[in-house]
Amino acid sequence: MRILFLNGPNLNLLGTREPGIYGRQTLSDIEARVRAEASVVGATVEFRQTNHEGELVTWIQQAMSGWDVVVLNAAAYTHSSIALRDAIAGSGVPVIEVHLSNVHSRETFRHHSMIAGVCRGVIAGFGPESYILALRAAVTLTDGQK
Ligand code: CA2
Repeated sequence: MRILFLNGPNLNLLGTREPGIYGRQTLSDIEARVRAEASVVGATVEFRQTNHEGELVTWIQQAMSGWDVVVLNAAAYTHSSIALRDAIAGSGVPVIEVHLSNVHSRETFRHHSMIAGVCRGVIAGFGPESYILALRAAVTLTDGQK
């Protein structure tokens, strides 16, 4: 099973600023944890990050060929991007929305997700563990297809 992890704007800054909200682990640290867990469950994973909305759209479109599940932390685009929503709806690939923080306990503008309605599910609020939970959910999804 092949799982593509996509990360949106500013997540390249993880671990360097705002540790009170996002913790001290970098995106590379999170990737290492996901890779360790992926090897246990026999999944192939790839991690990407971009600050550009259009690049996320392109990656989601391309996920149709070659990936079983996309785990997406769209960061701030979660709350604003109709383009991402349309890409997810049209992609045919199950997408799991993931967040480090509990967006519902934060500013009201973070309470609404443009993409949640076209995702298979949403995991938020568990810090880096959110990514591990998303990996496990992705494995469960693909097991159900067998
Ligand atoms: O909790 C999450 O994972 C978020 O997707 C993170 C986004 C935020 O806009 C979403 O509402 C929730 C922000 C990612 C920016 O990360 C930074 C890390 C360090 C310093 C500055 C930003």
